[in-house]
Amino acid sequence: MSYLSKVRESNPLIHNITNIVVAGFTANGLLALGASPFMADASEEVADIAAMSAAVVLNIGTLNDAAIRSMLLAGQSANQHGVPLVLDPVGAGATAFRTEVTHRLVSELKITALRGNVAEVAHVIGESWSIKGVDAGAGEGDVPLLAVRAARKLGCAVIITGKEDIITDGSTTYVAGNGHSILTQVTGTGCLLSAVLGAFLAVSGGAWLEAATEALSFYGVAAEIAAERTAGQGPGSFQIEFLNQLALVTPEQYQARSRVSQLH
Ligand code: ATP
Ligand code: TZP
Ligand code: MG
Ligand code: MG
Repeated sequence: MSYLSKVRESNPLIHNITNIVVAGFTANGLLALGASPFMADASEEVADIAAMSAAVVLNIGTLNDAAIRSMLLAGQSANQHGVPLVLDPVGAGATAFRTEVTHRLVSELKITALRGNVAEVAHVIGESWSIKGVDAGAGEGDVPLLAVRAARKLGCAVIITGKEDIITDGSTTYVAGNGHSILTQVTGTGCLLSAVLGAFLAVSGGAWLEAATEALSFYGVAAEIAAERTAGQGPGSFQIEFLNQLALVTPEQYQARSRVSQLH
């Protein structure tokens, strides 16, 4: 059975500590997918929620001291209970604060999968790449190799997204080519992807790389179909149709359109 079908069948509870920009969009996207979102960041309860969840997703988009404390508590609880843990290091590299917090999170927690743009992932492992706020700047470098270095250094799966997505565990690397450039005109499409990744990891039985690759492929195909259906209408219509497609795309549909190749 596909991981998508498993998500829709088991309706996994996904705990999100995320930013104020994307919380609603992320919850709606997870619901459309067939997962069960729980957005909660109070330090008094995050450990309990992480323990009862099927995956925990930490997103540093609008960071503050209270959120950092809660992310550490939720992450420790996820680690103790064997719950997969996703980190989206939004804007790492844009400020010293964000970069230092990501260093703390990856050193104190056992991350299952790190998902970011190329600049964010570079800065998480102490390398440089141009960055403009929460978006990656143009940079020069071998992106798949950077992903492999990150995966080896952090001991987790690493997903670097952009026009093409790189998915690696440090030894096996896939390139996923689906997607549409209009995704860059809707805020939170990266953040929602990290949460969708959490839902696929939740049902993966530990096959992190395979589930992550399917998540990326599915997400890209949903975006392509949504873009086709709203051609000429702009990002507002696309955003709504994209939520529709997260609910409607079948495993057969995305398997037929999926463009994934193995790099190493
Ligand atoms: P950034 O802030 O740099 O945009 P992000 O966190 O929003 O990063 P993206 O890299 O934009 O994350 O990835 C979100 C989704 O958009 C992924 O599915 C990715 O494949 C897709 N995507 C991003 N850019 C393009 C593009 N130019 N063409 C096709 N798909 C894209
Ligand atoms: N500012 C702080 S977090 C955020 C913005 C605009 C959302 C970023 O979302 P994404 O998915 O990385 O584009
Ligand atoms: Mg984007
Ligand atoms: Mg992002």
